[in-house]
Amino acid sequence: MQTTQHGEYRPVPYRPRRLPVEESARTSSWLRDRMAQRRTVREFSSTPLDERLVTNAISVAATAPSGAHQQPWTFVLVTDPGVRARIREAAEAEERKSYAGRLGEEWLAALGPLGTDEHKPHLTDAPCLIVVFAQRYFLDERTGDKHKHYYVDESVGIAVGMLLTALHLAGLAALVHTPSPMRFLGDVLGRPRNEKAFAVIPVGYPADDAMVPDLVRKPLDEVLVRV
Ligand code: IYR
Repeated sequence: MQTTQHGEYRPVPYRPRRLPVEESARTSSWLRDRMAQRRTVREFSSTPLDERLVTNAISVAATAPSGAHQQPWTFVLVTDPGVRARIREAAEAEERKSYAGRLGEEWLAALGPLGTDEHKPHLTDAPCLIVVFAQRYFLDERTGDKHKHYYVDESVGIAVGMLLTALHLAGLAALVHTPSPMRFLGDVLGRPRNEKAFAVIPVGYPADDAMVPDLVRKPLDEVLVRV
């Protein structure tokens, strides 16, 4: 199905139910408090997941707004242990070079509070990985037909944010891992040449003894400017 071709403006009515403001306020406070509990997790239990939780979260991500509604994303759900092992091996090979100096002093210092290093056990411990690919342009591999995609990074970034929200609300933990360079992901997963890896997201339950850094979020008055 070709869903991103040019076409006519074809409006349809949009009439969502207007929520009573108190109901809206309750929901938004509830969501604020639930999202404040989200933590990036790097230590996962290998407990298997009910796949519906993950596929539903991907369906949520795929509702994200996107440039020209081109929906320039592909979510590859990796559960095969052999494929996860190959991804871990290739990611750690890149990260060894990064932590051995490629990142530079300033970057390594910025990562200090996160306690990260070149070891990426989450890539094999977590029961599944969602590898997100950004479709740099539309490509019909059969006909070779191509056209431009717009605001690809913004669109995919919004979708990943919605994915993390959905996973968290489903009681799952996740990590946005961006091994650099990420080209190996397209090779390992056999993705077409118009797709560029955007992030690897291990998903699962935290290990029973999982630890997270003691980070503090900026308070609202530091991130909100009223004009
Ligand atoms: N990609 C490396 C380094 C890294 C970079 C940033 I920016 C982080 O927020 C965390 C890690 C790694 O995954 O270790």
